[in-house]
Amino acid sequence: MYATDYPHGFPAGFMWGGASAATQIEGAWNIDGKGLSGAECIVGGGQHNSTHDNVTKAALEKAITDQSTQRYPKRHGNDFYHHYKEDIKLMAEMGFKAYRFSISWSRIFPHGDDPAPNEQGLKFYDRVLAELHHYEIEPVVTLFHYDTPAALTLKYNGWADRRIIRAAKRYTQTVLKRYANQVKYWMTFNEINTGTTGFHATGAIDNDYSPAARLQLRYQALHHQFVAGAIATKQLREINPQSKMGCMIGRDQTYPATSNPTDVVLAQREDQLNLFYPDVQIRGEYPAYMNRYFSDHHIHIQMAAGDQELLKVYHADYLSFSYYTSRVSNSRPLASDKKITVNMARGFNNPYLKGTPWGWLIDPRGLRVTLNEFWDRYRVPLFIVENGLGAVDQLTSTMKVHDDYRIAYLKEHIEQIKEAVSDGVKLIGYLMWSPIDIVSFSTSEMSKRYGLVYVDLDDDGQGTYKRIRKDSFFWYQRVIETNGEKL
Ligand code: BGP
Repeated sequence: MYATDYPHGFPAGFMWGGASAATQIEGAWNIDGKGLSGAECIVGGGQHNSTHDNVTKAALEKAITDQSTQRYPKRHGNDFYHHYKEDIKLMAEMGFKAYRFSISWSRIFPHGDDPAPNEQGLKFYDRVLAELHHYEIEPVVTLFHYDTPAALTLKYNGWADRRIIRAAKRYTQTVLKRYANQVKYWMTFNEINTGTTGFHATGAIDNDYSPAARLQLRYQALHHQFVAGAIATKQLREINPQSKMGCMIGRDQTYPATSNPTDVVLAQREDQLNLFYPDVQIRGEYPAYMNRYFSDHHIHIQMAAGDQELLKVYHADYLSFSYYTSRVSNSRPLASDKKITVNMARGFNNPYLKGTPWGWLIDPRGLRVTLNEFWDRYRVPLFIVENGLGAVDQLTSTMKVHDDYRIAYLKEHIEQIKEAVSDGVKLIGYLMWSPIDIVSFSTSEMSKRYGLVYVDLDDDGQGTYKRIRKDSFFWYQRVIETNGEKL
């Protein structure tokens, strides 16, 4: 290869596919020995923007005893538990090379730390993996996707208490031992960088804490997750050194509102609060800029002997991330500068971009910027494991869904990914969110749909669960067939 050569288009073996998460698809919350996770009890999983969180212990206890599936749509998901064969067949029909799903901790250990794993839960994932292998679809497995067992929230206050690491270690040892020879790509915590924004990621209740105490608790909980992630990586290396362990963040490309250096510094500081996570999980140590942040906010991370060594040695093999939107940092907002505070979307409005009905700014070029920045900073393979459009779809009388808006969104993002690959970025694959309609995490509703396949189900859990191919299904099929040439 000459120095002037650069790659064109997607490499051979590029992993096209889609992604999902247990609490949003599986359902079957009360059968085959499953226990509940916090996400299945609290609407929206307790996901907030501010440092305030309104999840209470009483609300969680009530939700655990409340048997109403209608109030908690996440308890029935899209019933993947009973439809997995049909759904994986649909993925195969689209030509999927890979499928990301998460294992539900409370399906394997109903209370998080039971004396023995629930064999029926393990058998479910045996069946899912067999089906994927049958169609030669590479499984990509998330160990923790916003679903701390509810029982561990009540026992330890979730990840706030270091003792949860021991329970997590048994869970990861059990599933890695069972599946590591069948699964090459693993990842530890879904969007670990959202851990300071609410209950959903750490399973810790802190509604009656002061803002400062809350921040202390959440960063401590995140430290416990870093350690548990490094332990899982160690376990995987021992069980199957050929497999890869990734870390995963939710990425909002961050822009300064203006070229005013004050805005630029602010954008950099705010961005560091997200880069902190891959800095620890890939570079293997807490970055220096966080010392200053911790000191400014009176945060003291308690580390046990050996923690730093674990983080150093057992760092992630690849960096995976979700990308839906970008954000703007503004040091001197005017009254006319609109602040965005809709579930996960944050920051200020960007006049150059349009938003979804949920206020998430649509920014395909930001994805190219992210890919280049990540590749430059970490020099490990990158993996896009979530990207997609939540929209209200209309099913026609002839059972069609003409979702040209979703096709446009995905197309524009894939075009920019192609540019980044031509820029020289090493990208393993692209997994859109989500192949089959799924319950939205932030709204707990079905009507915010992401799928290429429509599921006949409404926000109250009413419907036939019938699967219907949308126009985007056929579009994505051609994208995969042509390895991204025909968009
Ligand atoms: C990510 C989560 C997913 C998912 C997606 C879309 O942050 O990892 O679980 O649901 O966002 O968000 P929502 O479902 O809230 O629209």
